[in-house]
Amino acid sequence: MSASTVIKHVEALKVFDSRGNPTIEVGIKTDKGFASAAAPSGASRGKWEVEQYPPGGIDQAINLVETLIKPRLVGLRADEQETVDELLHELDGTSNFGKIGGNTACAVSLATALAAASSKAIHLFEQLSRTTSKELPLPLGNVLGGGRHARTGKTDIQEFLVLPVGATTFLRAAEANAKVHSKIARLLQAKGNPATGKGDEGAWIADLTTDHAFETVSKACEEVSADTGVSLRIGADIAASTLWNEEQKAYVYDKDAKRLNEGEQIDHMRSLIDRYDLIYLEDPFNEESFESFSELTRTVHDTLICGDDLFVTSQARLKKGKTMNAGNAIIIKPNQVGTITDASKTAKLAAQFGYVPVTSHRSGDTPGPELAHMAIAFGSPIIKTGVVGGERVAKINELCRLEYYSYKSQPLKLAKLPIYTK
Ligand code: 2PG
Ligand code: MG
Repeated sequence: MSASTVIKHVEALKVFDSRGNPTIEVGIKTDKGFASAAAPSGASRGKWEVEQYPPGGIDQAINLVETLIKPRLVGLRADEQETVDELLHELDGTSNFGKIGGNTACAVSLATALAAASSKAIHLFEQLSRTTSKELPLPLGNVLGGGRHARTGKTDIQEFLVLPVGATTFLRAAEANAKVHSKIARLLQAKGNPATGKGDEGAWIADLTTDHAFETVSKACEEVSADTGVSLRIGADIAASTLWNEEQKAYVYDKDAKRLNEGEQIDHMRSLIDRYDLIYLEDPFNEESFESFSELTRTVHDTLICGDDLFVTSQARLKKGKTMNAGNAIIIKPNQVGTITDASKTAKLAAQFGYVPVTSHRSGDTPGPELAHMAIAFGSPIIKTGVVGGERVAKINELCRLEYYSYKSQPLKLAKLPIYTK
């Protein structure tokens, strides 16, 4: 059985992500299976994420797979993920994948896991999971947005999110999010301020102040909740590093026409949590502000304060955060650290620390469903992804499929959220 997962061949090529930007794809062949995986890419990337590509870009990355990685990978077993991922670190030799690129590592790492699953004819989540209890994550959907994910006439805040906390099945959860997305377009139209398009993750772009945006999302949630019986709560990704102006030492809100210093930003975040009953708040402060994360976390009760650019899926940064109780949730994005093993270890450490691991897409994503499997395998009670658009729906539909087919064998049930008391 195990011999069938021995890696026989490795190829790398250039393909495109959902933004139309080139990305690296890696194909891996074993005796019994074949799989390929491409790397996603962010627009609001954290300063401490690993390098995406080597200095020579994707072409050099492809060349390095051929000349450096392939000769050492062939002959290893695809189901020995940690060995493969350790090899990637060894061949790179830097602390931030500066030589081979994190996206190169990510594509090789994921293709390896997929090739192992293909060889054994099992699901990716089964290949990646170490535990026997597996649950489906709730979808945290991006319905309205701006920041770096949109061009002009947009909100200052990057993402307005919804979480269907009252859903009893994944299908109903995904349906509720999709209804909120379409309701928002109708509400904006009715108010004479229609959406002008969709951002990188399929969320509506509209020329709205922060309050106007939250009010619209709240109304949409209330109406959808009344229609479907599924209660929804609101979240946001402030992506505050993109608002932070280092010279002015202020968060600059163009549309809202205001500038807030660190203390004022803390008050502003508290007030948004109170006014809109936020269940989830990501990156409310810039990526170096561990203290502010800590202060906000100390004073909120049933809100997830999530670090994305703050933690960049890094165990070291999470450990630092834990010593200060900065945040109570962490975004898990495999290409922020480069390998599946690193991402999985960070998710596991988060659970040990009592932080909620939220497995997340990137704004420039790939059309595959793999993130759905990673969310299950990493034990994430929440998957953060878009609501519409092929590359987003691919993840949602995979979870619908896993829920549907699991009824026939071992049931996969929706995860219970750790905090939601309301
Ligand atoms: C984020 C992500 C995904 P990006 O900030 O959380 O929503 O965006 O991939 O651009 O970093
Ligand atoms: Mg984010």
